[in-house]
Amino acid sequence: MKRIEFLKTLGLSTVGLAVSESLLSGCMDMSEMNAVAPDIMQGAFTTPLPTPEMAVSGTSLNAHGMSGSVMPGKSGSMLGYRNGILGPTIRAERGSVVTMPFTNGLTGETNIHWHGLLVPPAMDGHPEQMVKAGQSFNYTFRIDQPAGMAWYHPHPHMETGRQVFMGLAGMFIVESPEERALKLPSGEYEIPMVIQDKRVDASGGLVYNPTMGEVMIGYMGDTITVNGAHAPYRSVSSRTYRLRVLNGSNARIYNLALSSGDPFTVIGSDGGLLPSPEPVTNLLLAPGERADLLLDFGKMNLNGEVFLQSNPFSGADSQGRQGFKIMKFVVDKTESDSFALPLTLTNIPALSAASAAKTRTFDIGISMEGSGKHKMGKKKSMAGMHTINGKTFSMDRIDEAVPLNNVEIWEFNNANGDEPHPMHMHGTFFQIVSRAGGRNKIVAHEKGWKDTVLVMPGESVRVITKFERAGKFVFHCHNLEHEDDGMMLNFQVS
Ligand SMILES: [Cu+2]
Repeated sequence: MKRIEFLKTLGLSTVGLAVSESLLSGCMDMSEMNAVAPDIMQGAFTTPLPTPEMAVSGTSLNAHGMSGSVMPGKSGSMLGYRNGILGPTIRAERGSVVTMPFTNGLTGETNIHWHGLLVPPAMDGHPEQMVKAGQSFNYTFRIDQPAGMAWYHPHPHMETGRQVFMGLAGMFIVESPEERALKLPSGEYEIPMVIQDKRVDASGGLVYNPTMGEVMIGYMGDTITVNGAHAPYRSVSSRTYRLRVLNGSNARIYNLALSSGDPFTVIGSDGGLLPSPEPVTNLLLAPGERADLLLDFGKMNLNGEVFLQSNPFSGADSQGRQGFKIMKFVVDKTESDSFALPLTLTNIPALSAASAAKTRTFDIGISMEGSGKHKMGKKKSMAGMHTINGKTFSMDRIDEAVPLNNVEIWEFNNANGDEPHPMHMHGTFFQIVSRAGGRNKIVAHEKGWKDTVLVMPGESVRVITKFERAGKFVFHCHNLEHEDDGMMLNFQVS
Protein backbone atom coordinates (compact mmCIF):
# COMPACT_ATOMS: atom_id res chain seq x y z
CA MET A 1 0.00 0.00 0.00
CA LYS A 2 1.16 3.54 -0.66
CA ARG A 3 1.69 5.69 2.40
CA ILE A 4 -0.88 8.31 1.47
CA GLU A 5 -3.58 5.67 1.00
CA PHE A 6 -2.52 4.10 4.26
CA LEU A 7 -2.76 7.37 6.17
CA LYS A 8 -6.18 8.10 4.70
CA THR A 9 -7.41 4.67 5.70
CA LEU A 10 -5.91 5.07 9.15
CA GLY A 11 -7.45 8.50 9.62
CA LEU A 12 -10.90 7.28 8.68
CA SER A 13 -10.88 4.11 10.70
CA THR A 14 -8.56 4.54 13.63
CA VAL A 15 -11.04 3.56 16.31
CA GLY A 16 -12.54 0.68 14.40
CA LEU A 17 -9.16 -0.87 13.79
CA ALA A 18 -8.14 -0.66 17.42
CA VAL A 19 -4.82 0.86 16.51
CA SER A 20 -2.50 0.81 19.49
CA GLU A 21 -3.02 3.15 22.34
CA SER A 22 0.13 5.11 21.68
CA LEU A 23 -1.29 6.14 18.35
CA LEU A 24 -4.37 7.60 19.96
CA SER A 25 -2.85 9.04 23.08
CA GLY A 26 -2.16 12.45 21.74
CA CYS A 27 1.52 12.17 20.97
CA MET A 28 0.80 12.78 17.32
CA ASP A 29 -1.44 14.42 14.84
CA MET A 30 -1.64 13.53 11.19
CA SER A 31 0.84 16.25 10.23
CA GLU A 32 3.46 14.52 12.34
CA MET A 33 3.06 11.49 10.10
CA ASN A 34 4.32 13.36 7.07
CA ALA A 35 7.98 13.63 8.02
CA VAL A 36 10.66 14.62 5.54
CA ALA A 37 14.37 13.91 5.64
CA PRO A 38 16.11 16.84 7.36
CA ASP A 39 18.36 19.14 5.34
CA ILE A 40 22.02 18.32 5.64
CA MET A 41 24.17 20.72 7.63
CA GLN A 42 27.30 21.13 5.52
CA GLY A 43 30.53 21.03 7.51
CA ALA A 44 33.95 22.62 7.16
CA PHE A 45 35.99 19.51 6.26
CA THR A 46 38.82 20.59 8.55
CA THR A 47 38.83 17.53 10.87
CA PRO A 48 41.26 14.76 9.89
CA LEU A 49 39.44 11.48 9.17
CA PRO A 50 39.69 9.31 12.30
CA THR A 51 40.72 5.69 11.94
CA PRO A 52 38.94 3.43 14.41
CA GLU A 53 41.43 1.38 16.43
CA MET A 54 42.41 -1.98 14.94
CA ALA A 55 41.54 -5.10 16.89
CA VAL A 56 42.01 -8.83 16.58
CA SER A 57 40.39 -11.87 18.14
CA GLY A 58 40.38 -11.64 21.94
CA THR A 59 39.74 -7.90 22.13
CA SER A 60 36.95 -7.27 24.60
CA LEU A 61 33.93 -5.21 23.64
CA ASN A 62 31.86 -3.41 26.25
CA ALA A 63 28.65 -1.65 25.25
CA HIS A 64 28.42 1.36 27.52
CA GLY A 65 27.34 4.97 27.79
CA MET A 66 30.18 7.42 27.28
CA SER A 67 31.00 11.04 26.66
CA GLY A 68 32.10 12.19 23.25
CA SER A 69 30.93 13.87 20.10
CA VAL A 70 31.00 13.70 16.35
CA MET A 71 31.70 17.46 16.49
CA PRO A 72 35.27 18.61 17.25
CA GLY A 73 35.78 20.10 20.70
CA LYS A 74 32.38 19.06 22.04
CA SER A 75 31.34 16.33 24.44
CA GLY A 76 27.89 14.93 25.05
CA SER A 77 26.31 11.54 25.65
CA MET A 78 26.51 8.61 23.28
CA LEU A 79 27.21 4.88 23.30
CA GLY A 80 30.42 3.02 22.48
CA TYR A 81 32.07 -0.42 22.55
CA ARG A 82 35.46 0.86 23.69
CA ASN A 83 36.75 4.43 23.78
CA GLY A 84 35.16 6.02 20.76
CA ILE A 85 31.80 6.37 19.08
CA LEU A 86 32.47 3.37 16.84
CA GLY A 87 33.84 0.02 17.93
CA PRO A 88 37.27 -1.12 16.78
CA THR A 89 37.82 -2.42 13.26
CA ILE A 90 38.37 -6.13 13.78
CA ARG A 91 40.60 -8.02 11.34
CA ALA A 92 40.62 -11.79 11.07
CA GLU A 93 42.05 -14.36 8.68
CA ARG A 94 39.82 -16.74 6.78
CA GLY A 95 39.90 -20.09 8.57
CA SER A 96 40.77 -18.62 11.97
CA VAL A 97 38.67 -18.87 15.11
CA VAL A 98 37.60 -15.53 16.51
CA THR A 99 36.59 -14.97 20.13
CA MET A 100 35.18 -11.62 21.16
CA PRO A 101 34.43 -11.32 24.89
CA PHE A 102 31.44 -9.03 25.24
CA THR A 103 30.05 -7.20 28.29
CA ASN A 104 26.78 -5.32 28.42
CA GLY A 105 27.46 -2.13 30.34
CA LEU A 106 24.14 -0.56 29.34
CA THR A 107 21.07 -0.30 31.55
CA GLY A 108 18.98 -2.47 29.22
CA GLU A 109 19.42 -5.55 27.05
CA THR A 110 21.67 -5.69 24.03
CA ASN A 111 23.61 -8.22 21.95
CA ILE A 112 25.86 -8.31 18.87
CA HIS A 113 24.87 -9.33 15.36
CA TRP A 114 27.83 -10.06 13.08
CA HIS A 115 26.35 -8.62 9.90
CA GLY A 116 27.96 -10.35 6.93
CA LEU A 117 29.71 -13.11 8.87
CA LEU A 118 28.45 -16.65 8.42
CA VAL A 119 28.33 -17.70 12.06
CA PRO A 120 26.35 -20.42 13.89
CA PRO A 121 22.81 -19.35 14.87
CA ALA A 122 23.75 -19.27 18.57
CA MET A 123 26.38 -16.61 17.75
CA ASP A 124 24.33 -14.59 15.26
CA GLY A 125 22.69 -12.16 17.66
CA HIS A 126 19.11 -13.23 17.01
CA PRO A 127 16.82 -10.84 18.93
CA GLU A 128 15.94 -13.65 21.35
CA GLN A 129 19.61 -14.05 22.31
CA MET A 130 19.97 -11.10 24.64
CA VAL A 131 22.79 -10.25 27.00
CA LYS A 132 21.20 -8.69 30.06
CA ALA A 133 22.52 -5.51 31.65
CA GLY A 134 25.73 -6.17 33.54
CA GLN A 135 26.20 -9.62 32.02
CA SER A 136 28.81 -11.00 29.63
CA PHE A 137 28.88 -13.35 26.67
CA ASN A 138 31.76 -14.81 24.66
CA TYR A 139 31.07 -14.58 20.95
CA THR A 140 33.17 -17.23 19.25
CA PHE A 141 33.07 -18.54 15.70
CA ARG A 142 35.27 -19.79 12.88
CA ILE A 143 35.66 -17.50 9.88
CA ASP A 144 34.69 -19.59 6.88
CA GLN A 145 33.93 -17.29 3.95
CA PRO A 146 35.70 -15.19 1.32
CA ALA A 147 37.64 -12.06 2.30
CA GLY A 148 35.50 -8.96 2.58
CA MET A 149 34.10 -6.34 4.90
CA ALA A 150 31.40 -7.22 7.40
CA TRP A 151 30.29 -5.20 10.41
CA TYR A 152 28.77 -5.66 13.83
CA HIS A 153 25.98 -3.93 15.70
CA PRO A 154 23.27 -4.61 18.34
CA HIS A 155 20.07 -6.46 17.40
CA PRO A 156 17.63 -6.11 20.34
CA HIS A 157 14.13 -5.98 18.94
CA MET A 158 12.63 -2.48 19.02
CA GLU A 159 15.90 -1.04 20.37
CA THR A 160 18.24 -1.67 17.43
CA GLY A 161 17.59 1.73 15.87
CA ARG A 162 18.38 3.64 19.04
CA GLN A 163 21.47 1.64 20.00
CA VAL A 164 23.04 1.80 16.54
CA PHE A 165 22.23 5.48 16.12
CA MET A 166 23.75 6.30 19.52
CA GLY A 167 27.07 4.82 18.43
CA LEU A 168 27.17 1.02 18.65
CA ALA A 169 28.64 -0.32 15.41
CA GLY A 170 32.01 -1.41 14.08
CA MET A 171 33.72 -2.86 11.04
CA PHE A 172 34.96 -6.44 10.65
CA ILE A 173 37.42 -7.22 7.87
CA VAL A 174 38.06 -10.78 6.71
CA GLU A 175 41.40 -11.37 4.99
CA SER A 176 42.68 -14.27 2.91
CA PRO A 177 45.80 -15.32 0.95
CA GLU A 178 43.71 -15.27 -2.24
CA GLU A 179 42.83 -11.64 -1.80
CA ARG A 180 46.36 -10.63 -0.75
CA ALA A 181 47.65 -12.18 -4.00
CA LEU A 182 45.80 -9.47 -5.92
CA LYS A 183 48.04 -6.84 -4.26
CA LEU A 184 45.17 -4.41 -3.78
CA PRO A 185 46.14 -1.12 -2.09
CA SER A 186 46.73 -1.84 1.60
CA GLY A 187 48.12 -0.27 4.75
CA GLU A 188 47.78 3.49 4.61
CA TYR A 189 46.34 3.17 1.10
CA GLU A 190 43.32 1.23 2.36
CA ILE A 191 40.68 3.34 4.11
CA PRO A 192 37.75 1.67 5.92
CA MET A 193 34.90 4.17 6.12
CA VAL A 194 31.61 4.05 8.03
CA ILE A 195 29.18 6.66 6.74
CA GLN A 196 26.39 7.62 9.15
CA ASP A 197 24.01 10.53 9.52
CA LYS A 198 23.53 11.83 13.07
CA ARG A 199 21.53 14.37 15.04
CA VAL A 200 23.50 16.28 17.59
CA ASP A 201 22.36 18.30 20.62
CA ALA A 202 23.94 21.54 21.87
CA SER A 203 26.56 19.71 23.93
CA GLY A 204 27.56 17.57 20.96
CA GLY A 205 25.82 14.41 22.15
CA LEU A 206 23.66 12.25 19.94
CA VAL A 207 19.87 12.51 19.85
CA TYR A 208 17.53 9.65 19.01
CA ASN A 209 13.89 10.58 19.35
CA PRO A 210 11.91 9.64 16.24
CA THR A 211 8.45 11.05 15.71
CA MET A 212 5.68 8.90 14.28
CA GLY A 213 6.46 10.25 10.84
CA GLU A 214 10.13 9.43 11.27
CA VAL A 215 9.25 5.85 12.04
CA MET A 216 7.46 5.87 8.69
CA ILE A 217 10.39 7.15 6.62
CA GLY A 218 13.19 6.13 8.98
CA TYR A 219 15.18 8.32 11.34
CA MET A 220 17.61 10.52 9.44
CA GLY A 221 20.16 13.01 10.71
CA ASP A 222 21.34 16.37 9.40
CA THR A 223 25.00 15.76 10.27
CA ILE A 224 26.94 13.39 8.02
CA THR A 225 29.80 11.58 9.73
CA VAL A 226 32.58 9.32 8.52
CA ASN A 227 34.22 7.09 11.12
CA GLY A 228 32.45 9.10 13.79
CA ALA A 229 33.58 12.57 12.67
CA HIS A 230 31.47 15.22 10.99
CA ALA A 231 32.79 16.48 7.63
CA PRO A 232 36.33 15.07 7.79
CA TYR A 233 39.18 15.27 5.29
CA ARG A 234 41.97 12.84 4.41
CA SER A 235 45.37 13.65 2.91
CA VAL A 236 46.22 11.26 0.10
CA SER A 237 49.01 10.66 -2.41
CA SER A 238 48.60 10.83 -6.17
CA ARG A 239 47.94 7.12 -6.55
CA THR A 240 45.20 4.48 -6.23
CA TYR A 241 43.44 3.94 -2.88
CA ARG A 242 41.06 1.27 -1.66
CA LEU A 243 37.99 2.64 0.11
CA ARG A 244 35.93 0.09 2.02
CA VAL A 245 32.64 1.86 2.53
CA LEU A 246 29.88 0.80 4.92
CA ASN A 247 26.56 2.60 5.04
CA GLY A 248 26.00 2.33 8.78
CA SER A 249 23.08 4.77 8.81
CA ASN A 250 19.67 3.88 10.22
CA ALA A 251 17.68 4.94 7.18
CA ARG A 252 19.63 7.22 4.86
CA ILE A 253 20.66 6.05 1.40
CA TYR A 254 23.72 7.63 -0.25
CA ASN A 255 24.19 8.08 -3.98
CA LEU A 256 27.99 7.99 -3.81
CA ALA A 257 29.89 10.02 -6.40
CA LEU A 258 32.99 12.18 -6.74
CA SER A 259 32.62 15.95 -6.92
CA SER A 260 34.83 15.87 -10.04
CA GLY A 261 32.33 13.61 -11.76
CA ASP A 262 35.19 11.18 -12.42
CA PRO A 263 34.48 7.47 -12.48
CA PHE A 264 35.58 5.13 -9.72
CA THR A 265 35.77 1.35 -9.63
CA VAL A 266 33.65 -1.04 -7.58
CA ILE A 267 35.65 -4.18 -6.74
CA GLY A 268 33.60 -5.68 -3.95
CA SER A 269 30.36 -5.80 -2.07
CA ASP A 270 28.80 -7.30 1.08
CA GLY A 271 30.28 -10.78 0.69
CA GLY A 272 33.68 -9.93 -0.78
CA LEU A 273 35.13 -9.26 -4.21
CA LEU A 274 33.12 -9.03 -7.40
CA PRO A 275 34.05 -11.35 -10.28
CA SER A 276 35.49 -8.36 -12.13
CA PRO A 277 35.93 -4.62 -11.57
CA GLU A 278 32.92 -2.41 -12.36
CA PRO A 279 33.57 1.23 -13.31
CA VAL A 280 30.79 3.61 -12.24
CA THR A 281 30.22 7.32 -11.80
CA ASN A 282 27.72 6.89 -8.97
CA LEU A 283 26.51 4.12 -6.67
CA LEU A 284 23.37 3.95 -4.56
CA LEU A 285 24.32 2.44 -1.18
CA ALA A 286 21.57 1.57 1.30
CA PRO A 287 21.81 1.04 5.07
CA GLY A 288 23.68 -2.20 5.81
CA GLU A 289 25.32 -2.43 2.39
CA ARG A 290 29.08 -2.29 1.80
CA ALA A 291 30.99 -1.19 -1.28
CA ASP A 292 34.68 -1.90 -1.85
CA LEU A 293 35.98 0.88 -4.11
CA LEU A 294 39.17 1.87 -5.89
CA LEU A 295 39.81 5.59 -6.35
CA ASP A 296 42.64 6.85 -8.52
CA PHE A 297 43.99 10.17 -7.29
CA GLY A 298 46.86 9.93 -9.80
CA LYS A 299 45.21 12.17 -12.36
CA MET A 300 44.78 15.00 -9.89
CA ASN A 301 47.08 17.98 -9.50
CA LEU A 302 49.13 18.38 -6.36
CA ASN A 303 47.05 20.10 -3.67
CA GLY A 304 43.92 19.33 -5.61
CA GLU A 305 40.78 18.52 -3.68
CA VAL A 306 37.95 16.15 -4.43
CA PHE A 307 34.87 15.35 -2.35
CA LEU A 308 33.10 12.08 -1.89
CA GLN A 309 29.50 13.22 -2.01
CA SER A 310 25.95 12.01 -2.31
CA ASN A 311 24.24 13.13 -5.50
CA PRO A 312 20.49 13.76 -5.60
CA PHE A 313 18.44 10.74 -6.62
CA SER A 314 14.81 10.06 -7.27
CA GLY A 315 12.35 7.43 -6.21
CA ALA A 316 12.97 7.50 -2.47
CA ASP A 317 10.61 10.12 -1.30
CA SER A 318 12.09 13.09 0.57
CA GLN A 319 15.54 11.59 0.83
CA GLY A 320 17.52 12.06 -2.31
CA ARG A 321 16.18 15.52 -3.04
CA GLN A 322 19.36 17.14 -1.75
CA GLY A 323 22.95 16.53 -2.81
CA PHE A 324 25.64 16.97 -0.16
CA LYS A 325 29.33 16.43 0.48
CA ILE A 326 30.44 13.56 2.73
CA MET A 327 34.22 13.97 3.03
CA LYS A 328 37.16 15.67 1.36
CA PHE A 329 40.34 14.19 -0.09
CA VAL A 330 43.37 16.45 -0.47
CA VAL A 331 46.16 15.25 -2.74
CA ASP A 332 49.27 16.54 -0.98
CA LYS A 333 51.97 14.03 -1.96
CA THR A 334 53.22 12.90 -5.33
CA GLU A 335 53.64 9.18 -5.46
CA SER A 336 53.45 6.66 -8.22
CA ASP A 337 52.25 3.12 -7.75
CA SER A 338 52.71 0.03 -9.81
CA PHE A 339 49.22 -1.20 -9.03
CA ALA A 340 47.59 -2.86 -12.00
CA LEU A 341 43.91 -3.66 -11.70
CA PRO A 342 43.33 -7.36 -12.43
CA LEU A 343 40.63 -8.11 -14.99
CA THR A 344 39.41 -10.99 -12.85
CA LEU A 345 39.08 -10.57 -9.10
CA THR A 346 37.49 -13.80 -7.98
CA ASN A 347 35.35 -16.67 -9.17
CA ILE A 348 31.72 -16.70 -8.08
CA PRO A 349 29.83 -19.74 -9.39
CA ALA A 350 26.40 -18.50 -10.41
CA LEU A 351 23.44 -20.15 -8.71
CA SER A 352 21.07 -20.84 -11.58
CA ALA A 353 17.42 -19.93 -11.17
CA ALA A 354 16.59 -23.29 -12.74
CA SER A 355 18.20 -25.05 -9.77
CA ALA A 356 15.85 -23.41 -7.25
CA ALA A 357 13.63 -25.91 -5.42
CA LYS A 358 11.22 -23.22 -4.28
CA THR A 359 10.29 -19.58 -4.78
CA ARG A 360 8.95 -17.58 -1.85
CA THR A 361 7.35 -14.18 -2.35
CA PHE A 362 7.41 -11.45 0.27
CA ASP A 363 5.24 -8.37 -0.03
CA ILE A 364 7.11 -5.67 1.83
CA GLY A 365 5.73 -2.34 2.95
CA ILE A 366 3.00 -0.88 5.07
CA SER A 367 -0.33 -2.54 5.60
CA MET A 368 -3.35 -2.28 7.85
CA GLU A 369 -2.97 -5.96 8.68
CA GLY A 370 0.03 -5.32 10.88
CA SER A 371 -1.16 -2.07 12.35
CA GLY A 372 -1.77 -2.16 16.06
CA LYS A 373 -0.77 -5.81 16.45
CA HIS A 374 2.85 -5.15 17.23
CA LYS A 375 3.65 -5.05 20.94
CA MET A 376 5.77 -1.99 21.42
CA GLY A 377 6.05 -1.89 25.20
CA LYS A 378 7.08 1.53 26.42
CA LYS A 379 8.35 2.66 23.08
CA LYS A 380 6.54 5.30 21.06
CA SER A 381 6.01 3.86 17.65
CA MET A 382 3.63 3.39 14.80
CA ALA A 383 3.19 -0.08 16.29
CA GLY A 384 3.52 -2.42 13.44
CA MET A 385 2.68 -0.59 10.28
CA HIS A 386 5.70 -2.01 8.45
CA THR A 387 5.06 -5.60 7.51
CA ILE A 388 6.31 -8.54 5.47
CA ASN A 389 3.40 -10.45 3.94
CA GLY A 390 1.14 -8.52 6.28
CA LYS A 391 2.97 -9.76 9.38
CA THR A 392 5.05 -8.02 12.03
CA PHE A 393 7.82 -9.74 13.95
CA SER A 394 6.95 -12.37 16.52
CA MET A 395 9.85 -13.81 18.50
CA ASP A 396 8.67 -17.42 18.65
CA ARG A 397 6.72 -17.81 15.41
CA ILE A 398 8.59 -19.56 12.57
CA ASP A 399 7.46 -17.80 9.42
CA GLU A 400 9.41 -19.79 6.85
CA ALA A 401 10.62 -23.39 7.24
CA VAL A 402 13.50 -24.06 4.86
CA PRO A 403 14.98 -27.51 4.20
CA LEU A 404 18.74 -27.58 4.83
CA ASN A 405 20.76 -27.17 1.62
CA ASN A 406 17.72 -26.02 -0.35
CA VAL A 407 18.41 -23.60 -3.18
CA GLU A 408 15.58 -21.06 -3.19
CA ILE A 409 14.54 -17.85 -4.85
CA TRP A 410 13.20 -15.20 -2.48
CA GLU A 411 11.32 -12.37 -4.11
CA PHE A 412 10.99 -9.07 -2.26
CA ASN A 413 8.04 -7.26 -3.78
CA ASN A 414 7.81 -3.50 -3.26
CA ALA A 415 5.88 -2.91 -6.49
CA ASN A 416 3.03 -1.14 -4.71
CA GLY A 417 5.04 0.64 -2.03
CA ASP A 418 6.47 4.13 -1.87
CA GLU A 419 9.28 3.64 0.64
CA PRO A 420 12.73 2.11 -0.02
CA HIS A 421 13.43 -1.11 1.90
CA PRO A 422 16.97 -2.56 2.13
CA MET A 423 16.22 -6.24 2.82
CA HIS A 424 18.80 -8.19 4.85
CA MET A 425 19.03 -11.95 5.35
CA HIS A 426 20.98 -13.45 8.24
CA GLY A 427 22.87 -16.74 7.99
CA THR A 428 23.54 -16.78 4.25
CA PHE A 429 24.81 -14.76 1.31
CA PHE A 430 22.68 -14.50 -1.82
CA GLN A 431 23.01 -13.54 -5.46
CA ILE A 432 20.66 -11.12 -7.19
CA VAL A 433 18.68 -12.82 -9.95
CA SER A 434 16.65 -9.88 -11.26
CA ARG A 435 15.11 -6.54 -10.50
CA ALA A 436 11.79 -5.68 -12.16
CA GLY A 437 10.29 -2.20 -12.09
CA GLY A 438 12.04 0.93 -10.87
CA ARG A 439 15.71 0.77 -11.80
CA ASN A 440 15.00 -2.45 -13.73
CA LYS A 441 18.56 -3.77 -13.59
CA ILE A 442 21.21 -5.30 -11.39
CA VAL A 443 23.65 -2.53 -10.41
CA ALA A 444 27.44 -2.70 -10.13
CA HIS A 445 27.91 -3.77 -6.51
CA GLU A 446 25.13 -6.35 -6.80
CA LYS A 447 27.16 -8.63 -9.07
CA GLY A 448 28.76 -10.50 -6.17
CA TRP A 449 27.65 -12.11 -2.90
CA LYS A 450 25.15 -9.94 -1.03
CA ASP A 451 23.43 -10.01 2.35
CA THR A 452 21.44 -6.77 1.92
CA VAL A 453 19.62 -5.60 -1.19
CA LEU A 454 17.91 -2.27 -1.76
CA VAL A 455 14.35 -2.64 -3.01
CA MET A 456 13.21 0.78 -4.13
CA PRO A 457 9.54 1.77 -4.48
CA GLY A 458 8.03 0.09 -7.53
CA GLU A 459 10.69 -2.63 -7.57
CA SER A 460 10.52 -6.35 -7.16
CA VAL A 461 13.89 -8.01 -6.55
CA ARG A 462 14.56 -11.75 -6.78
CA VAL A 463 17.53 -13.22 -4.95
CA ILE A 464 18.80 -16.79 -4.91
CA THR A 465 20.65 -18.59 -2.14
CA LYS A 466 21.55 -22.01 -0.83
CA PHE A 467 20.63 -22.47 2.83
CA GLU A 468 23.71 -24.27 4.13
CA ARG A 469 23.43 -23.36 7.81
CA ALA A 470 20.86 -25.01 10.07
CA GLY A 471 19.12 -22.95 12.70
CA LYS A 472 16.75 -20.10 13.36
CA PHE A 473 17.59 -16.78 11.71
CA VAL A 474 15.80 -13.54 10.93
CA PHE A 475 15.44 -11.54 7.74
CA HIS A 476 14.29 -7.95 7.87
CA CYS A 477 14.33 -4.46 6.48
CA HIS A 478 17.60 -2.70 7.41
CA ASN A 479 15.87 0.64 7.69
CA LEU A 480 16.23 0.27 11.45
CA GLU A 481 13.02 2.15 12.27
CA HIS A 482 11.13 -0.17 9.92
CA GLU A 483 12.82 -3.17 11.54
CA ASP A 484 11.96 -1.97 15.05
CA ASP A 485 8.42 -1.32 13.85
CA GLY A 486 8.12 -5.03 13.11
CA MET A 487 9.36 -5.48 9.53
CA MET A 488 11.20 -8.71 10.35
CA LEU A 489 10.38 -12.43 10.19
CA ASN A 490 11.99 -15.68 11.37
CA PHE A 491 13.12 -18.51 9.13
CA GLN A 492 14.19 -21.92 10.36
CA VAL A 493 16.62 -24.02 8.33
CA SER A 494 16.49 -27.72 9.19
CU1 LIG B 1 11.92 -0.77 5.25
